Amino acid sequence: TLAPELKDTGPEKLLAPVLSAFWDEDRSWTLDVYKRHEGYEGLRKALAMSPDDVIAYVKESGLRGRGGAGFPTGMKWQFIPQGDGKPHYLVVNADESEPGTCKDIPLLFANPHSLIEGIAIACYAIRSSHAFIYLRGEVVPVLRRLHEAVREAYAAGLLGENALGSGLDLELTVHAGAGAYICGEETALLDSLEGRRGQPRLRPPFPAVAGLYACPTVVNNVESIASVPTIMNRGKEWFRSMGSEKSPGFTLYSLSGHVARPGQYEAPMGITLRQLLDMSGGMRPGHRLKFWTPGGSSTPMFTDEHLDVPLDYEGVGAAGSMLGTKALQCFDETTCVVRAVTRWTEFYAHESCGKCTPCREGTYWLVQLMRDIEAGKGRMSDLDKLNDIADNINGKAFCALGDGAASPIFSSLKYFREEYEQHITGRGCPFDPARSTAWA
Ligand code: L3W
Repeated sequence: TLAPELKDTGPEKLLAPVLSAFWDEDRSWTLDVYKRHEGYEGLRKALAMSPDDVIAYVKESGLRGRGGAGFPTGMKWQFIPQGDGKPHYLVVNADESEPGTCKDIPLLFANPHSLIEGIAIACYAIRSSHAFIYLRGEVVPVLRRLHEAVREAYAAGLLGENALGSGLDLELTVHAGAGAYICGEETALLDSLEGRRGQPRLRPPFPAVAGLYACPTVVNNVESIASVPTIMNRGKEWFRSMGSEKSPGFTLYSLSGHVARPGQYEAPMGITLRQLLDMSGGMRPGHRLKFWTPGGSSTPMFTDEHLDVPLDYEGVGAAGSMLGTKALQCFDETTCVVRAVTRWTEFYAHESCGKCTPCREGTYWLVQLMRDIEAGKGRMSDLDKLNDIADNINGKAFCALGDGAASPIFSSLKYFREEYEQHITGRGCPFDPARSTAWA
């Protein structure tokens, strides 16, 4: 079944390799190869327009942030005050660490110049002469490749003073983080970049008003910025010809878990998981889908009843979840949902920065309860307690990390309460007798 927005879309357009078009080509990460694939043509077109026109063009393309929230990219650029006499900064959030999310790192590894070109266009538009890429620190091979691509771009006159002879001066700094999930939150990222411990700031003021070094700053996800060059080169109408009215364009989905062929799949917004599974070989042979996340573990889980939900912001939202980072983690019937949620909850407790009480204390107590239930030591009253604690985190924590920790608890209790009850009445995990006495 096609998502309504894709009814008139031919099968040939269901996979739309743009950012991933030449990932398997020899030395795909080099400037030479990038230039053979429209490389830096978008920048040339942008430089022939006024900065304000570039902002308007990106706004009209309908591009929305690919880091999780789906905020309109052009509108974010427009928030930067002009003529304020302050430096403006562009900061690219490459701190990809949401469980299941695996799109920005492969993109940077295979095609770093799409990001560098997008950075040059964005900086021209918002009148910034210094951009930063904040990269997740653990991915050292990507860091090396990014440094090499930036060096190539400087040597070719695409960065630095008077880039491309346009009068645009542009410095680009690559910064490696130290592996904290919280630093993917935009204001914690800015604190970390300034040399402080990465903890979220109160918003407002939003970074667009007071960001890096208290100056107007755009913080965008890697994929958002890397999508801009092709939009400038092929046109906003081309971009809008894919996806839906409110969520146009193509995007990268990370497909993982018990699927036959995990990986990154580039397709129009609004495609469904059923379509993606049809094209990627489905679940592993002999097994069926039990539950999945539309956008990483922070987004409420779905079940096999949601296979036809259009994977765009509106479709997933209407079905009760969030598109998030489009990290489709698929689990089959052999997976214990209580075990999976315990594992995610441990992650959030470990990564909680400790700044606010609901998240710091709440994630700790969620872990205690989940571990007890999973080990067969839970009580029925624990289920209400789980809901209650998650409720006291959700919307009450300082940043979105707290909401993300609460969402797998809510959604797993909604769809799989019986499985929790089985762990309690059976005094252990029905999927793993080794973990219990009663089921053995
Ligand atoms: C100026 C206003 N700017 C909003 C800007 C704001 C930000 C963007 C979106 O969380 C989600 C979260 C995770 N003036 C503004 C304004 N802005 N109003 O718009 O803001 P917001 O608050 O909607 O979201 P957020 O804080 O950016 C992002 C979810 O993504 N997520 C997590 C992903 C994790 C990674 C990772 O691993 N690094 O990406 C997954 O679903 O839960 O809901 O720029 O400044 N009036």
